[in-house]
Amino acid sequence: MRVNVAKAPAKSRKIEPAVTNRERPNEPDRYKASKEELLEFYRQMLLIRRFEEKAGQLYGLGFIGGFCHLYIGQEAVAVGLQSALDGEKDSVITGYRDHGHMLAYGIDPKEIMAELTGRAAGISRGKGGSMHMFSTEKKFYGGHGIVGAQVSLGTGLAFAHKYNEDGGVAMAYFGDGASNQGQVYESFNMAELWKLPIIYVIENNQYAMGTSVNRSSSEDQLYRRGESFRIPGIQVDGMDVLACRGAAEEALAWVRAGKGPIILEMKTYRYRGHSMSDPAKYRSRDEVQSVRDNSDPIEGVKKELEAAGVKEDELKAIEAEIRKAVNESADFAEQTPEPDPAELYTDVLVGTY
Ligand SMILES: Cc1ncc(C[n+]2csc(CCOP(=O)(O)OP(=O)(O)O)c2C)c(N)n1
Ligand SMILES: [Mg+2]
Repeated sequence: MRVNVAKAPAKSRKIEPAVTNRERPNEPDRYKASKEELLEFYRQMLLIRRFEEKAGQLYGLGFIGGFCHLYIGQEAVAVGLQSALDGEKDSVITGYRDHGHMLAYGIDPKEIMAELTGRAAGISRGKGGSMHMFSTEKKFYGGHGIVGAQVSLGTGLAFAHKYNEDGGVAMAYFGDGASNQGQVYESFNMAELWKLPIIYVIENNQYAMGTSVNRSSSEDQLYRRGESFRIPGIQVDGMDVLACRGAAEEALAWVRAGKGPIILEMKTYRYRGHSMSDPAKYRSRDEVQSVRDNSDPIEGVKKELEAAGVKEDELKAIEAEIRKAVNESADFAEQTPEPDPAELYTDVLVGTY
């Protein structure tokens, strides 16, 4: 038997949903953003891009150790979706590719970069690193290294929102690879049964480490993965920030109306390797270049801005402002002290059962 290796990202195939005997969400429209909102999307996506490029450099220079997974290419997903959330009450949880989600939730780049370099001023006091960053204050619950674990934990967050009647919605992100994990389906079952307020976001960036989605998934239309649990799903262009925001609006309307969970499959692409130590031999340079040339989310919003009459100078000024903020975060992360050795014994479970 010959297994086909993907030459290009999986194409969308429109398939009629199997679940027909229940109400379904509306097909989302692209979000109609004001000029100010478009500028804010541009600013946030560029911040993530430049932050990640800098993190890559610091890794190369040895300032960052351990694992480091970059979000370059996927910026529209976190920015578009999280811009629709209510930071006062909604919670977010994701996997190890988490810097962009933190930045999109308004967390200070200095605290994130200092976490990457393992410094005491980092958001998790330098003890979490790239994969394990938290800010419960901002309702950001990590940063998880175990593939798929955040789906069950996110379902728990949704349970807490419902139990406490706080009106919040949980957004749990996971990858195409994670979508084949068993605990995801146990979580789906419970979430629908109890009508929990959760948006499951599958960031389908086409690869799980070196394995393409077509090579690993018998049902590669991942938005359909909830159907045997009666959870509806929507497939979204994850390279278009306005499509992402539009989908978030529909998903939130569904969940906030008490109709239970929903799945958003975001079709996206990561430009860099799986982590900093990935030589990316499983795909061609041409494949990556063609996505960069044809679907880059930042270039896309730049075109929208130009059409809205924003001048090149204004965009250049934003670029300069972001470079400055990112450079400052890197300087801070290099210079601020490491945690005191006594910190080895704080915030860890020490005890007997
Ligand atoms: C339970 C578990 N199995 C395997 C791994 C090793 N691993 C880390 S990332 C990864 C691929 C996950 O890919 P995907 O869910 O598509 O997310 P992406 O990296 O593309 O964001 C694997 C297999 C792990 N960390 N945890
Ligand atoms: Mg993936």
